[in-house]
Amino acid sequence: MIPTITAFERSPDRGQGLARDMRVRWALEEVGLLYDVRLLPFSQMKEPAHRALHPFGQIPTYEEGDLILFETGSIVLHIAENHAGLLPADRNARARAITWMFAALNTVEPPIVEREMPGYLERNKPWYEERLPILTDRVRHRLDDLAGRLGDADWLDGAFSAGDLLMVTVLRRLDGSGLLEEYPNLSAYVARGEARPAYERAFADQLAVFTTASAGR
Ligand code: GTB
Repeated sequence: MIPTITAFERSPDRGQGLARDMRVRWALEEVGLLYDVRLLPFSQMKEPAHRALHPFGQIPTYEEGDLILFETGSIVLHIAENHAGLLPADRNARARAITWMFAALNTVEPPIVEREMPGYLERNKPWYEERLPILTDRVRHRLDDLAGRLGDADWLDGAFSAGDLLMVTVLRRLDGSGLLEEYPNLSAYVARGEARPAYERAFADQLAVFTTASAGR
């Protein structure tokens, strides 16, 4: 059964692959699964029809027969558990890879998003300039530890896994901040992820959504 995911009809990132459907697309490409994409205009995201799939009215969602999932961590785990290629067979290695999935989403992504959001929502507030360095230091703190742990390794724990897939997509949200460039091993890690053929296919597909929408404007 071909799953269907949802994505922005017009992503605010203009096809940079920063919206979270990218990680689901990449996971599906890694395991070689065909999928359909339903594009959502912003006007429909909080409507009852979409909220029936996603209680918070967000993208992405994942539909496979009568299974409906939201939350990218859960969706990527579901794909990884049901298809070879994203989790090791060894039970302990598998548990460690899943631990890295949680680390990406629960420990590394929150300070990155917390630093990014005021730039959209609070830039004109009097506290913005004072708060930004504090938020930036929180990100650096995580990157210091992550860079130390990764060291010279290619991936976080042996072979590439769903943990790396999520971590790379999380780190990509630092694009344009200059922070990732302070950590050559993390920059190289993200570049390794981006060089994977499955990543390239996923990126091209989400970029095509943006270019097609722009051409029809
Ligand atoms: N925890 C959820 C998950 O992992 O699935 C978070 C889902 C989420 O934040 N979805 C966002 C959304 O639907 C899109 S990805 N937002 C609309 C809303 O909440 O009403 C976040 C995102 C959006 C845009 C960019 N960008 O333009 O760079 C980057 C990331």
